[in-house]
Amino acid sequence: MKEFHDADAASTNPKNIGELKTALVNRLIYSIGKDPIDTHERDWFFALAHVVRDQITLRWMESMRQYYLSDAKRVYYLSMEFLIGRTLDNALLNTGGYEAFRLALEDMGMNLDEIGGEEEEAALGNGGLGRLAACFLDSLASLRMPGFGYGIRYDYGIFSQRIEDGWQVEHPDNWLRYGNPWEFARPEVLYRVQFYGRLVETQDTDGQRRYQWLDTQDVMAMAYDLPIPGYGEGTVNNLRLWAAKATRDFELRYFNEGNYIKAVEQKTSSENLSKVLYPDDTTQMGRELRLKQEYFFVSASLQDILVHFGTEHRDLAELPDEVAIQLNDTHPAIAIAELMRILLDQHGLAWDQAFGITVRIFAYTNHTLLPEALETWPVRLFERLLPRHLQIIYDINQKFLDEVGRRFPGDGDLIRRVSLIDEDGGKRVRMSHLAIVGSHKVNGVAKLHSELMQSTIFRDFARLFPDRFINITNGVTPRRWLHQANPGLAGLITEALGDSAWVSDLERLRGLVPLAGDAEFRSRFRTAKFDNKARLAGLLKQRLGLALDPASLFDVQIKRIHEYKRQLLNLLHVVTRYNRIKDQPTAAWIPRTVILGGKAAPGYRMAKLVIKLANDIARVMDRDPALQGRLKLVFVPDYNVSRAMELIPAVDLSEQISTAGTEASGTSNMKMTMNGALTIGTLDGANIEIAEQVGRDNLFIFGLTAGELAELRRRGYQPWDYYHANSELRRALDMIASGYFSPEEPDRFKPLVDSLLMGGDQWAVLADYADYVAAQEAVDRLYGDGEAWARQAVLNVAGSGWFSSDRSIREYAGSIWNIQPQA
Ligand code: 26W
Repeated sequence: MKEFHDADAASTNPKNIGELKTALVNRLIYSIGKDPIDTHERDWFFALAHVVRDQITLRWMESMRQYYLSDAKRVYYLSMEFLIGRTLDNALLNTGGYEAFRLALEDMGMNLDEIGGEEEEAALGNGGLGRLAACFLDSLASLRMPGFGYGIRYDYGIFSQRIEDGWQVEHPDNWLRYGNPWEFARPEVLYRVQFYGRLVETQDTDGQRRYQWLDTQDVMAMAYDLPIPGYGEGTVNNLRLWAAKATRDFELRYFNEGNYIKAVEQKTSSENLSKVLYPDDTTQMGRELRLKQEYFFVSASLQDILVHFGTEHRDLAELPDEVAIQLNDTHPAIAIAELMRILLDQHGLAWDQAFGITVRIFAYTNHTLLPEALETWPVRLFERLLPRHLQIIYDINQKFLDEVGRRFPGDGDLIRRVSLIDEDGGKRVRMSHLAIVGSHKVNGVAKLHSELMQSTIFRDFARLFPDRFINITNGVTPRRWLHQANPGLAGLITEALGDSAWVSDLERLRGLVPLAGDAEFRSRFRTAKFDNKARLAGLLKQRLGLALDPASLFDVQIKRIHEYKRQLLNLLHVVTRYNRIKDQPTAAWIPRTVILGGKAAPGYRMAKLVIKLANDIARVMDRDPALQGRLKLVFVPDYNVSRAMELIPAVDLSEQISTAGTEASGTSNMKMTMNGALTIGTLDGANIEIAEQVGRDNLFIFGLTAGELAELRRRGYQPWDYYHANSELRRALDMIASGYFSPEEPDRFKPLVDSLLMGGDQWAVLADYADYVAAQEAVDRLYGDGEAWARQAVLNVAGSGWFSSDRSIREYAGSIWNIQPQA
């Protein structure tokens, strides 16, 4: 199917192929230092990556030069996470070199897919938030927009997950072990970042109070640049990641004392700053090192941004006309206080002018409503680590609260609620409040999420700043998630629409609507899906020794394991189905393969128990002859970007079953829709917009709405009522609680069942169970009619254009950043 990739005819002529072969051998010898007669496949991967990087590099320099000459306004996307995945195939497809390189390698007796398999993932993110940042970089470059990413070059990305005896075990992700062929180290781009220390107050000549931050412990931030190639004639943008380096201060001090070992020890300890990505999403961790990471990359990025702006010879009042900064959640929100510090303490601006500039530059994206994920930091920690920033935050707060007091006199409770400082039980800085007060726009990531954000967690702020709050629904890049991951379907779409313009203009997929009614097209569409399922089955056979039937319905839930995402609801359905099959073994069951994948935060006991439960259920079912050919459960270990690219094209049924009102948007829901899956989902996050776009009849919506759930909770939700009222639910829960799937440790899963029955079932799993099971029955009925299913699957692809991250980025560019595509 690879022939459907838009091979650039000129680049696949024999002369060019010959040149590529020469380039590969030269790189192998001169850059990798290997003799062609004695190589590992990895050596060829590195040689290849270098040749591809060479091709990108010139275009990258042209783009940078052009941005410089046009002096266009830029956006800087600040994010603690960029979950990029592998780069090779993406770079080859975006630049049109895929086919030529494939042929060159083939001529040399090698296979591009195998060579590409040697690449380590850049897994510098936890999940949705980090992957969104990566999709946004692809769109910025493909749309020729001057957009730059800033983040941290972690030595260790998200842990790799192994399953041992059914349990998750975390292993370090040493992704830089063999080096990263895509990056350019910039040892000369080095900034000093200060921590701790003390403040000294001085008077300016004009009587203004000024502050000096002295006796700090400093760390250097060194830049590494990653080129981000846009699609086709798109530009090549830059992602700059910071690595921590020791200053030479320790060296001098301890060397003078003759203490060499101590000097080296100090060096390692400051370089630990960028050692590892924190693997927790949605639980906030008040760890000092995390706050240091946040400030570290923010400080370096702002210094770099201002160097580029040319602070020395330009009027800072112009900064907001040249620079927009997007805060990816509150993790970089300290940037607001940092810019204020620079403007006040280093450039001597007056408060009001500095704050006016700051607010015009920053915008903040919120990615979660879960209270336990909203970042707050102990004032005591802040005071020790960043004393001047705490002071500035207090000053921002005071001016803000004065204004609130003027507008709403006498409302002390409002003041307490919106304060940047939480005064209850140990003072803490509320980073979301800082982000809102210091930004001109705050956006949620799907319509429902943005509404709930304004009516719940940020209600008071929405009243104070009604024009500040907007929605920008997330999107995903169709380059990686359809064109690259699913060449079979991509080729079919290109053929059906007449060209591949859809890759950079995804709304064109609407042109497939009439083809949903075309039997010939549907048949080819079904073949493409079947081939993807067979390919996945082959991979899982090879890797895990599993036998999957590609003719069965592939029912897939892949995402971080979290109670609110309700993997447990999925498992309750699996157990129910198991019981039904056991009760009626001769009935005509639609064969199903239920696939689960995702990582649990290392300290999240319940999530880890869910993984073990899935594996224990799978083991019992695998041993039962009555289930064979009817129902199989599989937990795929180490879900990551590459796994996602294998799985998503093979999905029939996309599980998006979070408790309504909890999943901010979801993005795997969009990827699966784009790849022709039907969704079974709640009216949550972007599922609602998927239903609008593809038509409510073309997916399986079930469960309580956010409003109904709020009402149910007001009345007093009683999980036991559901337990008593539904015998199938009772049976499934009793089996899990009593050790049916864990006879060697009967109580193993009691904590899970207790969280539902004794713990109040915070995520309303039981309330949605019956409706979910009914929706699953509707799934079976439709799947039984392959043509009817295919028709709806085509309509899902046709309706997925809205979920391109190009659309999201255009909205950000227009309504927040005020930046334009470059010629
Ligand atoms: C402080 C620790 C921490 C780290 C990460 C807390 C919270 C996070 C993220 C906000 C969690 C996250 O990834 N949120 C997801 O963002 C996606 C992109 O907008 C959405 O599609 C998901 O619904 C949302 O869960």
